[in-house]
Amino acid sequence: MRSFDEYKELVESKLTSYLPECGEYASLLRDSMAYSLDVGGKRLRPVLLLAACDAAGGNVENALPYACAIEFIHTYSLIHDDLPAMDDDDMRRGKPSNHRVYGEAMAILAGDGLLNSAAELISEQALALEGDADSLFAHARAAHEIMKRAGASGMIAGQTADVTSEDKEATADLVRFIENHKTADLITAPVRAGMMLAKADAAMLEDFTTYANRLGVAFQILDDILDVEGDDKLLGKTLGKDADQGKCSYVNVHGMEAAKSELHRLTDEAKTAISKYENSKFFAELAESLERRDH
Ligand code: GRG
Repeated sequence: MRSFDEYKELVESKLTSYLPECGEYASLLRDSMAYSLDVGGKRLRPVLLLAACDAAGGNVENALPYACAIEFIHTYSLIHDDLPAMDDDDMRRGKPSNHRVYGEAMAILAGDGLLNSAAELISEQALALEGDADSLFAHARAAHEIMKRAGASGMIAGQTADVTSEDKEATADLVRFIENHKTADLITAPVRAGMMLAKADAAMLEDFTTYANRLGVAFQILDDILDVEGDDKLLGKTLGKDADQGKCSYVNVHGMEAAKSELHRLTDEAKTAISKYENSKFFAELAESLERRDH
């Protein structure tokens, strides 16, 4: 296994090179996509994909296009989330959000372009395969995993529940639906896809799915905590929006103290799920560092 920063460097060394050329009349589209990819970010999701693949004995270099594809999808979701029709945010990753630089039309197109480019990148991998039927199947499973969890029964369903939550009674069930889909699905997808590419066995896949889900829900709960108690300079975005917009968050429904203890409980559950595996240290330390994160 490599370190988090080594996986991250690998991702960043290739990320923008996977963007398609858009042609002379659409170079602004490529600039707009590259702007949001380049402004930084933790690269949590692609690192998880590479680490999961590595932990299950797979080939990290072959998994790299999948890792970059998941970062494309994550970045598109942030660009669209910042639009006035959604969360209406002027800042992202400490810089002006995409539509503040390129305008709303170009931000919509950049999001569309990144999502589609992710699908292109993933399917190109399968086309380039010269392996056996087993490897082709592994790639198809990983591709399906990513597109499904990013899709209308996954992240987009979560986002829908979130943007319509202002008009609904905030319940524990609704909060967990939003956490599971808006956030945890895009953290579970890379872990499962990485494992699938490495042809991990069913028991390992299940244990790491539990790990990733708990990590993802904990990630969202801490996001809600930081929205109240965080530092806007460190976070690089506007805070206090959940309360202002009457959003359904764990903190709003259960209170701050309960949110903190749930964050801790979920982090423990994530670590326990994978503790018996040889490379559990990387994943346990990652869960602990995410529990402590301030941005
Ligand atoms: C537009 C379909 C659609 C979905 C948007 C990701 C998302 C769904 C909305 C963004 C708002 C939000 C609070 C999402 C929860 C997940 C989350 C905390 C995303 C930010 O992820 P980080 O912290 O971001 O990994 P960086 O910038 O580090 O990559």
